[in-house]
Amino acid sequence: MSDGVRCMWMRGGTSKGGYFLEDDLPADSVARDALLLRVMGSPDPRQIDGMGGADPLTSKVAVVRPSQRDDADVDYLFLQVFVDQALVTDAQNCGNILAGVGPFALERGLVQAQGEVTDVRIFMRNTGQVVTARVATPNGRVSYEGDARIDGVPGSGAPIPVTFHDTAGSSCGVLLPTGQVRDVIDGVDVTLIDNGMPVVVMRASDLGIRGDERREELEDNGALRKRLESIRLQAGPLMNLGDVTEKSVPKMTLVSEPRAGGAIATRTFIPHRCHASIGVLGAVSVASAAVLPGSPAAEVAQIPPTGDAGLVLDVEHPTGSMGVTLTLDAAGQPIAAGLLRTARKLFDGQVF
Ligand code: NQM
Repeated sequence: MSDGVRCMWMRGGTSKGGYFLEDDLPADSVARDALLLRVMGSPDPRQIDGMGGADPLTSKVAVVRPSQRDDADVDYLFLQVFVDQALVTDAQNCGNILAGVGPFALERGLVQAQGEVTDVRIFMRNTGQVVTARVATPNGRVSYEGDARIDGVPGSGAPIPVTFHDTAGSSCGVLLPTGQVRDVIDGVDVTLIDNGMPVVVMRASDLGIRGDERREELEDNGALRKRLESIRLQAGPLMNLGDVTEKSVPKMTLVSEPRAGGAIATRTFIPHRCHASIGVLGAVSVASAAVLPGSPAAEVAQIPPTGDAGLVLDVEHPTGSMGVTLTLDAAGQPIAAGLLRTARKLFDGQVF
């Protein structure tokens, strides 16, 4: 530890964190987690003695290794390092940090550039699915420069289109773990859904809020947070997640009618802090709930017609919107999803 550990710091989508080769970390998970807590400066609400940014969105880790699978180039393990608790969990995935995995794998030589763009097939160890991320590699080197913009990140960067297959039931076993589009917990209509991320989707109005409040305003609403936590703790076992007291799933999304021309407006707790935007796989799960007839989300959503780019649902969030492309099967169930991210290398060296 005193000599440091090789690490790259990257922004992936609207999140930020440390990217490590698995071989550079202790093999023992207890020693690994102790190291990562120290690297981030947790537990401490300010993370003053570490690299973490005092926010769950900037206290994240990707562990990457070459894949032994025929259908993947690299394996990616996502670890959420809690900010104010000595906890590191692999119980959730992260589609934002995922955006940096392709560039990182190329930078570290785990994948060779194929031309102007390189498709990196990534096996997500947390949830067991393969995803394809397309990385710009002009002249055989990763390029972070480009015109792609994503809400929640200033400026623009090289586009990283990400395609997910087979995300239904990633952590809960099936898309709708209770078999229904609508359940009632504490008197609130909910959809318990997992299309890549376990999410409890509820109408904002049922919790006494409009749904377009600022992140800070919602975080200051102690009564709302208490109600959400009560619903979350009951939802966990119903979603096959067991006792979720110390887990960062399920996420809690409050939905309302769109205000900016999108399909649906969201405010998401992840699960205790309110997200500055929305998670990638979280957005895929919410968009999936919105297309299921009878769900609370479907009641407030405005589903656009399917165009040349397919069925694209703009999921509005506190800092803009995220376009989710859904592929539905004949029965109207979502079977694949795609979206656009960017990433940027921020630092490469040794972390202590
Ligand atoms: O849902 C935050 C993020 C995420 C997760 C969270 C994510 C996803 O925005 O795929 O990206 O929900 O904890 O990074």
